[in-house]
Amino acid sequence: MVAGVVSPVSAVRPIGEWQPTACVLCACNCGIEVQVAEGNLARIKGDKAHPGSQGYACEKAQRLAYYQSNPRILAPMRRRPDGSYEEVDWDVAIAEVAAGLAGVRDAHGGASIFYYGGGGQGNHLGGVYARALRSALGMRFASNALAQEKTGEFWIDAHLFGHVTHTTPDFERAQVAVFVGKNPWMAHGFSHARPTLKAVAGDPDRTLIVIDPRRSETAAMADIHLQVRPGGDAFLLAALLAVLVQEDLLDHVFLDERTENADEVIGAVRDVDVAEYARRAGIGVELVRTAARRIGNASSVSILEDLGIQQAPHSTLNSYLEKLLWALTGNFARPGCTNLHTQFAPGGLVGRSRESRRRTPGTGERVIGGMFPAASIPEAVLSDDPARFRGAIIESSNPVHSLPDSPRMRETMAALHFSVVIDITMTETASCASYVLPALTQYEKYECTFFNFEFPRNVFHLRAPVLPSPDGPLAEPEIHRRLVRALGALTDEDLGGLDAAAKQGLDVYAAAFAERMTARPHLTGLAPIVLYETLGPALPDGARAAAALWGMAQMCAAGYSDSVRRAGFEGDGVALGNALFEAVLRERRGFVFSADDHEVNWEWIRRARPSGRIDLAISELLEELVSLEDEHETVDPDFPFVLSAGERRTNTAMTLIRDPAWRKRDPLGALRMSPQDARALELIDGELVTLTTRRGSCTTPVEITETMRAGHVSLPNGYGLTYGADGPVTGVATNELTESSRRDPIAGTPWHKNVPARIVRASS
Ligand SMILES: Nc1nc2c(c(=O)[nH]1)N[C@H]1C(S)=C(S)[C@@H](COP(=O)(O)OP(=O)(O)OC[C@H]3O[C@@H](n4cnc5c(=O)[nH]c(N)nc54)[C@H](O)[C@@H]3O)O[C@H]1N2
Ligand SMILES: Nc1nc2c(c(=O)[nH]1)N[C@H]1C(S)=C(S)[C@@H](COP(=O)(O)OP(=O)(O)OC[C@H]3O[C@@H](n4cnc5c(=O)[nH]c(N)nc54)[C@H](O)[C@@H]3O)O[C@H]1N2
Ligand code: SF4
Ligand SMILES: [Mo]
Repeated sequence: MVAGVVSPVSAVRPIGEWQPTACVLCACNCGIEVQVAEGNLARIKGDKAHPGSQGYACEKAQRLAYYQSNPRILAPMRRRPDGSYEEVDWDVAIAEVAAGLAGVRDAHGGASIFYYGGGGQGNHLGGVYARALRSALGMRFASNALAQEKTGEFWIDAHLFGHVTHTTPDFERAQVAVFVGKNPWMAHGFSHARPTLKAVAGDPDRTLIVIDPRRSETAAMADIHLQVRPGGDAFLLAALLAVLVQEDLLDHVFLDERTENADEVIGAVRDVDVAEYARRAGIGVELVRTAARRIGNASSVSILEDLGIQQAPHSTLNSYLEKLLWALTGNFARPGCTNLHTQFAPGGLVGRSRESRRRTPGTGERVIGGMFPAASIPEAVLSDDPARFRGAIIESSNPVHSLPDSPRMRETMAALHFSVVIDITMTETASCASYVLPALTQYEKYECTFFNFEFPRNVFHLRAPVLPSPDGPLAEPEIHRRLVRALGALTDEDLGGLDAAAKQGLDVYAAAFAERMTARPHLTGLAPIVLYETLGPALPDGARAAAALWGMAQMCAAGYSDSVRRAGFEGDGVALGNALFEAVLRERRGFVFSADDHEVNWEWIRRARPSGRIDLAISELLEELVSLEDEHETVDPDFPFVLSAGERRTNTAMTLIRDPAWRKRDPLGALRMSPQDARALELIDGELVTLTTRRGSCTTPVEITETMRAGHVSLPNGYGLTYGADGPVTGVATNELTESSRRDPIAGTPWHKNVPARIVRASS
């Protein structure tokens, strides 16, 4: 049954205490406090005691009740031959889903089933427990939304630093703050984004530089706005680097002592014709020189890139050139610069950033950071490669809506022999699956994320439920436990005695767990469920789902023992991990799990590279850089506009909120367009246009705005969702318009920000 559409609480009679939790609408996961009423969040405020966000929250957090009131699925659903769904009880669903997955595995091997998702902006525990299910089935391929944005950047980082790694900016201390294809005023991406931007913009000694074809909210505050031609970033970034080299604004001491192969990079940019590249980037050359000099002469520079370059032509090259900006100027491992950081889940979220030897079925594309390119799913399923995918487990993600080419994604889902979706609501993807298993929302269960990206102090936050669970849905750890058991991968005999050990405390348990893993190596891959079943019941306050975090706390303490000790934890080996885990359970508003000074960056690099140096030269990309010279802008006369499909606006939050009523303004998500283009098309503000791409067509109102460059138009992300069983679809689902073939040659990230389009006034 799909629950009736509940309106968020309006006339609120708050009950109970303020309870700590977090906002789940973006990766910042700001700590919030909530009061609940009538089964929903009624009052929400920033939590001053949260060590990361310290009371900060943006306006979106105020609308979280709309997330909680999404139309729910309250029972497992089975697809009928006619495409409709019927409720089945949990025992039937688990048995049939296990049998369906086992059937695909037995016929075609575990590698023919792929896993997609595993967590969204606020929930990563499902993905942890799913690892056990994946192991039980012998699955080898996984992907998620990161593999349509960040994998190119991960690939570069792995090359520069030589191992599992990820960097973080430090805008609070930076003299010069640079944003490349990133609009943090609206999209955040680091904590306290708005006050930090205001502080930089308001200080005459500091400089805000924004590279964006649009005068975004952030660009409007900038000291220097480089209003690049859409897709022209590689030229602009190459020109900036060339100015640094030609005017010798490099940090030679840093390059000599801390890096390798800088000469190759310098050689590749030295002869770039700055005036010509600035022209091709669509920007006046003097402004390019001014920006480069500002970066080259600053005492500290922090830079953050995002979708504007990661989902546009030359995506991975762009990421590389962005990183060379801070590298050539020595803005690394210092306050106000780029730094590495600890991870609570080492090797987890952005682990194994290196590419693996495996290749994506059907396309042969790289697997980076453990993820195959998300945009290749249709080819990997619909190809005639014998190794093609035939089954899928999709959890906490909506790829039919969020991957390029939704029509082809529906075809792909239909071609799978078996698929299961785990979600809170009947999404566009769920309604293509063989089975849908209903999950609790993030306010009804224990949750956390591994978006722990801070330096020098890094924060982890396990959130307890703040609302009671409705009958029917289950938390993901329990769903995965049941499936693993139904597959027969784990027996009571495997676990014998571990639950008794758990009752005697973490020290006794740790020893018993280690012994059991050595005695039965097949349990290693199932460890999250082993922990859930044995340690879980012994944890206080029903925090069973936190059990797998014990293993992560142990790995974190082992990998970053000094950092963890500096954060105030004591003990050696297992004892240090236990101390960390106890804090996970105790600190309901989040806590600092690691504290460092900047020198530690070099120690981390030495772990992978005895030289302790950053390797700057990536020959494949230096070749692409050189070949820019022969690349000239071409415009297809049939599709003269560049559409950015998926801009972040104040009322977008991926597909986390389905009720269109949450948007007080811009209900249809207007197409933004420059006044010049509107004049040429004889359009007035609010008028309807028909926009057509090579893939599809939509009708949408226009918003005429000076913030757009001529020739560039943009649509917001997260619109075009169904609401309720037969509810309306409001706004444009952008991926009805995008193509999966336009994607990065290295990482396969799709170019959502650069979709050729034509626009005409809609016939009335
Ligand atoms: N309000 C809100 N915030 C969010 C989200 C949300 O849905 N809503 N989503 C979250 C998620 S998942 C992510 S990944 C982040 C994304 O955060 P951002 O990447 O900052 O968000 P976008 O608006 O998609 O794109 C950033 C900018 O890229 C610009 N751009 C377009 N084409 C080009 C180009 O060719 N070159 C350059 N240099 N810039 C270009 C756009 O004009 C836009 O201002 O936001 C997070 N925060
Ligand atoms: N054209 C275009 N496409 C884009 C983008 C773009 O800019 N343009 N942006 C891309 C980016 S950066 C991203 S990050 C992706 C995001 O796209 P997806 O990875 O598909 O993520 P969401 O839309 O956030 O979907 C999250 C799903 O989790 C479900 N959910 C919420 N809470 C829970 C829970 O507790 N448990 C479970 N099991 N499910 C839950 C929600 O109902 C929803 O179905 O979209 C990408 N797609
Ligand atoms: S910045 Fe992100 S996590 Fe923080 S309140 Fe806004 S949407 Fe929520
Ligand atoms: Mo994202």
